[in-house]
Amino acid sequence: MSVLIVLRSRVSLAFLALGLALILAVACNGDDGGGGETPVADEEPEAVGGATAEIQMLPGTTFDTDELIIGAGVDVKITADNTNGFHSFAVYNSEDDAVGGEESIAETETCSAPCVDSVSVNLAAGEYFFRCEVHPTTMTGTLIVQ
Ligand SMILES: [Cu+2]
Repeated sequence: MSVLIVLRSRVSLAFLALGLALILAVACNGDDGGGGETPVADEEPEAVGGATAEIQMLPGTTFDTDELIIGAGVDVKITADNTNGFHSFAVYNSEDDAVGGEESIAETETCSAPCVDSVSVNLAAGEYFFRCEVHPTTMTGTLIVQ
């Protein structure tokens, strides 16, 4: 009789210990999960400084300027505001690159007015070339980065 009682109490102690171990394991996992969700990870750096520029496509198949000036070495958001016609805005390292079929540095979608799109660039000082891909010989200009 007494042997059975001892055995039973040992078995229930073992279950108790197992239960405690499980609870601890779950609690620890919960802590780890919580620790991984730091609010810092959610904060995406927006364009610091918030430099912006704008160019417009006007009636007459023309940009509102053939010289656009932006800052060097900073993120600049260039907004292309198409007020008339079917146009895009594309930036190239040079006119030679554009004419030679090199890839643009950045370009908007081609869209039918009224539509607004933008590109973000971060360029070293210098002179770059921009154009509308629909009118690549008539709608062109110089992007001056300084
Ligand atoms: Cu155009």
